[in-house]
Amino acid sequence: MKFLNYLFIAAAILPGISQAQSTAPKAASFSSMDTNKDQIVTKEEAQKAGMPDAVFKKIDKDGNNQITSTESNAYRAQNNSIDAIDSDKDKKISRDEAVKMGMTAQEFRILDKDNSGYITQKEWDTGDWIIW
Ligand SMILES: [Ca+2]
Ligand SMILES: [Ca+2]
Ligand SMILES: [Ca+2]
Repeated sequence: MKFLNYLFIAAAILPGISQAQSTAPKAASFSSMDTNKDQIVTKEEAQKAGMPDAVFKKIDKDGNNQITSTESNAYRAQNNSIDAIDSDKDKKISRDEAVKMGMTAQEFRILDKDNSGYITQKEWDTGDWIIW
């Protein structure tokens, strides 16, 4: 019977864990998602980058299953605050915070223009990253 109790507890806890994972902010750059470099992010390319369907639909304003850089920029104009991914709220993105939301070390270096070890909002704005 004890084993059954454990199972019950695990079942009660697990939904909470998966929910926490799905709400963790993620980000990807338009250029890295556009794997075939045709300046369009298709639904397939977005899915490979881990973008949920609902987010894709929100960015794809005309609903043709393709995100153009114009659509990407329009979304970025509304959703480009680093607050969403700045977990310790010091108004800048550390390497740890960047890696957690899906950035590679190389991508971090590109955005960290003054090489301070942090990405500021100003530096973030110069990139083509989409936060969701
Ligand atoms: Ca493409
Ligand atoms: Ca579109
Ligand atoms: Ca921070």
